Amino acid sequence: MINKKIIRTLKVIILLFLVANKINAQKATERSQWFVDDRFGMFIHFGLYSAAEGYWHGEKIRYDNNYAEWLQYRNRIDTKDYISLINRFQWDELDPEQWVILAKKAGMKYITITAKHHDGFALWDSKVSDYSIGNYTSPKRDIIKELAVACKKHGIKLAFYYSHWVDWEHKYGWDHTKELTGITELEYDKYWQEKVIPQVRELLTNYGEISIMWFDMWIHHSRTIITKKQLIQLKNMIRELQPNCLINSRLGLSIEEDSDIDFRTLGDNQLGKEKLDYPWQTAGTVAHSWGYHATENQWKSTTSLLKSLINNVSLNGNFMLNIGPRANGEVPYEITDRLENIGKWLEINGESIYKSEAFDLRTDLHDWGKITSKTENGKTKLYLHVFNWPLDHQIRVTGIKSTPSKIYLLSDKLETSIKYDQKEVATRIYLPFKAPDPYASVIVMEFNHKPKIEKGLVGESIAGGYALTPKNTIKSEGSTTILSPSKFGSIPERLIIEGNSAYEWRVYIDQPGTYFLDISYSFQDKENNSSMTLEMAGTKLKHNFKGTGKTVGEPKSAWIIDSYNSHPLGEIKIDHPGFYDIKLDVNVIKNQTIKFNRLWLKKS
Ligand code: JFZ
Repeated sequence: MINKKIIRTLKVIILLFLVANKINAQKATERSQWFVDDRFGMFIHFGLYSAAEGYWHGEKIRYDNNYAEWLQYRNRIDTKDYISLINRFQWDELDPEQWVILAKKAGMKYITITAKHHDGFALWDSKVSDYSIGNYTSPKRDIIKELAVACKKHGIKLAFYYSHWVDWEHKYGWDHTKELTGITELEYDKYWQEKVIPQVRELLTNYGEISIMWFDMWIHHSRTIITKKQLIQLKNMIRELQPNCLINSRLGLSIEEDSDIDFRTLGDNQLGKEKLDYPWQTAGTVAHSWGYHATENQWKSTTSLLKSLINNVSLNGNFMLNIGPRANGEVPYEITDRLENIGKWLEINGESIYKSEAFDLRTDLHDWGKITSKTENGKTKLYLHVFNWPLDHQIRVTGIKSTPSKIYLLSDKLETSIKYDQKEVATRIYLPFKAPDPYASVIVMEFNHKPKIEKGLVGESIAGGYALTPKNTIKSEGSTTILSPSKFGSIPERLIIEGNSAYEWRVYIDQPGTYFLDISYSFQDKENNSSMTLEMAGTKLKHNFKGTGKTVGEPKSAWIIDSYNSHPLGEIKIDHPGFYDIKLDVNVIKNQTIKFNRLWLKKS
């Protein structure tokens, strides 16, 4: 009797623990859940700089990254001259609703507009500062109001970018020249109290519900004039005026420093590399500049932008893609083209993005693409995003133990089952010959419960072998220093081995037969006294390291680099399907170094 009670209580505790963990895993709060669900938003950089198009008096903006919105600062322009750009705007043509319609078409769920960028110019009719659009237009325009109305009409959430730290107009606002000339804390606080605080108050009072206040200070507050106290003052005011409004980490307070910050913004165009357990976002551009730039020419492809979105979602992240409209409101063709194509893709495949999240397998496990997942009503769906349709029309999925109830193409509304084979943790899906989508095709694996997985395995490559690398080991002893690729990747990732070291990998082999192994490394010593032994399925293979010499990285550039060469180790007979451990023992004699690149295991 008592035992039963205890067991029941324990069950409840375990369940509560699991539920709490699930929430923790993404740490979305009630406030930020919509943001995590929506995944995709639009960024708009629009301001006086839009009319300059990256040029001032015939000269291109002075900086390689082409950030056209930095023109005033880079080209050292006085505010009284800079404001003349207002005359180039085509007010009759300018219609912010068109941006909202474009966002809607692109499948974006929210819009963040630069209400005030670093130049300090307010895009709304601000009563706080004369330096506002209302003062320079007749009839008065208020771009923020117009956008707010359009957003409401089309069901898009509205967010504001507000440059709180940098302001090139206010006498005491921050600009980087002040690193030389100095400014007192008292002076900076004057700017803060008479411009920042009342302007943000206006923005959160007069334009309805604001979903995010997006700030932009990319260094820690301890390294500049701004004080933590000022940041907290600003944050508290936002919480008071609009408790549901999210605040990003570029306010200058990191998530670690203040858990009340709603999400982290990574560096510009910096995509996620690992799963994070809190909401995060990448802000990205279609080319380089945020503000419109006339001679921008390196446009990212639709495929690459879509991959950025998919990559981030597969790591629990968000993607906010920028448009830089011209001073007549027009959005460059290259941008609308990408956005419309992404929107068409999302119309078919959006289920794999909205309300989807990371799956528990390692993010780089499969070389055919990325997995996102969704659990609803007890059912789990895995969305396999295939970027490169395999030549042999097979997708190899490693590490899933549970049997799917069904596999089908997301683009197939009839959900016709696709054939597959599954042995233990190896699933082979037999695909149609032609990829259903030119950008990324999505295959759905459906389960009646959360699928069980096996972690730590090396994934089977799209080419049908296994690459055992320094990073996908299950065990390592001895040297563990892994160096990243260098010289533009001509020198590969490598593990620096000195002394006696041992490494272990685990694979699942579903197709018995004769397997072949080779090892790639660089060895720069003359004496061949260092050696290795590899053991797999009861077979031992030995190898004495041989000098690999040098190679030329680039012609005529004195780029002599270490050569990494492949060396056959021999064959291994695999009689039955199963899990196999591969143990590599490396014996490097004193003063010698092995730079280990990878092993390659493949059915011969
Ligand atoms: C800032 C702005 O200066 C820029 O004009 C634009 O608005 C962009 C979205 O944000 O630029 C940054 C901010 C952060 C980093 C780089 C550029 N960063 O963290 O790498």
